[in-house]
Amino acid sequence: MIKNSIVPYTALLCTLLVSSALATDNLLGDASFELRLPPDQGGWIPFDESWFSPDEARTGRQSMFNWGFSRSVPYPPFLVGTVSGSYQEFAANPGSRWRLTGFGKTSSKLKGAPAFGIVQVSFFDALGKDLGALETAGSSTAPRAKTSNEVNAQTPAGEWILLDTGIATAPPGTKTVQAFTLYVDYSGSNTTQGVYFDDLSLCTLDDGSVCN
Ligand SMILES: [Ca+2]
Repeated sequence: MIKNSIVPYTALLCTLLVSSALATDNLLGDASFELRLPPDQGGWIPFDESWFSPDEARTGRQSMFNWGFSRSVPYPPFLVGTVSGSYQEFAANPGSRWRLTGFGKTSSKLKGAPAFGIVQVSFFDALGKDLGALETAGSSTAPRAKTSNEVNAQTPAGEWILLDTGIATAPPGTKTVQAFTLYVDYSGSNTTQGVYFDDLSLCTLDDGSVCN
């Protein structure tokens, strides 16, 4: 009786170990922002107010800082905002499933709303059109991407917060997936502020793993 139960258990254990090994595969280059690789060597592509920063680090000595300055103006739309960030792009097939995680932190509490940092996956077709994700398709109000929880004005300063998109499924026509760090600020708070990101991980779930 005991002997019979050992074989299935061993097989299960082997399956779990294999799944675990696959699940930890991180597709991102320079996931901890230490190497400052150029994009053609698999590095990050920063845009707007974004740069590698030695001011904060969850691991190593650097992180990615996305920041901005949202101010009030005396004419419509009465405030000027910021979307800054960094991303990497990978080939992706329709129906493939992806999960992006990472950590976000503010050195001082964010002011106003909307002002938040997230990680995000977006899918694009061969022409570069943003396709959104199956989870959000069919809704005119849903974002055309899968976003994580936020670092925002309610988030305590000085703590690294786990950011997690959950599972995003590539819609029909997908050719590429982009993994983002993003800081969005339309608060009109007249404050220079932003979010640090470190230790990101992008993985696929094609093997049925939980991808964490
Ligand atoms: Ca780092």
